[in-house]
Amino acid sequence: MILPRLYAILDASAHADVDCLVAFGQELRAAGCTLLQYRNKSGNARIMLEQARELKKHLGSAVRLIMNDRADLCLAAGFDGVHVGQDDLSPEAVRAIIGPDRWLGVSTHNPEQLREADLTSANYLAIGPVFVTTSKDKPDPVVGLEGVRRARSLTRKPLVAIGGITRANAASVIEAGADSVAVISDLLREPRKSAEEFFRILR
Ligand code: 3NM
Repeated sequence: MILPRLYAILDASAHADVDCLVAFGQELRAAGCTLLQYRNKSGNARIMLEQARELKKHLGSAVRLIMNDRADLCLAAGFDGVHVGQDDLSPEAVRAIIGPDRWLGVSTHNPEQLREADLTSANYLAIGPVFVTTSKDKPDPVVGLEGVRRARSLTRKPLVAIGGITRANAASVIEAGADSVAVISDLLREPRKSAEEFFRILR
C-alpha cells in the first residue's frame, strides 16, 4: 500500500454546511488529492452519516475516503477505511467490523503507542502532533521532527505525520521519514492552490 504525499482532512467544524464541505473536497480532488479523511468531532452520528454519504456520492469514485473514529459509519456510508485514535475502538475491534480490505489507520503520540500499534493489522500509522496545532482539542505534547525520526525507526508500516504541518515545513517532515503529511488548517483558505503547492513541494 502506497500513501499519497498529502492526506487531506475535511474537518466538518471548519465548513458552514454540507455543500461547503463537498465543494471543499472537490477543490482538493481537482488538485490531485486521492486520500481524504472525514472528521467530525461533534459526535452527532446522524449528521455525520448524512455528510459522509454526500462526500461519497460526489467524490467516492475518484478519492479514497477514510472515516475518522467510527467503523459503523464507515460501513454505512460505503467509505474505504477508518482512522482511529487511542480512545476509540481498538484496531482489532475495528478490523473485525470493516474486514480485511478496507484501510485502517491508527493515531499515535509517543514511541510506546507506536510500538503497540505496529503490532496490529493497521495499514498505516500516524504520529503527532509534529508541531503546535490549533485544530485539535487537548492535543498531546508536540513530538517535533525528532519524534517523526523516532517513529520511522520503530515501524515499517507507512507513516503519516500530523499536527501543524504547512507548506513551509512539510518538506522537513518528509525528510524526517514520514511517507505522507495529514493537514487540516493549511488547506482551508485556498484548498486547490494549497494542495497543488503541497504536491509540488513534496514531489
Ligand atoms: N490529530 P492541523 S494533530 C487531527 O496529534 C489531529 O494525532 C493530531 O490539524 C494528532 O493540520 C491534529 O490544522 C490536527 O494542525 C491537525
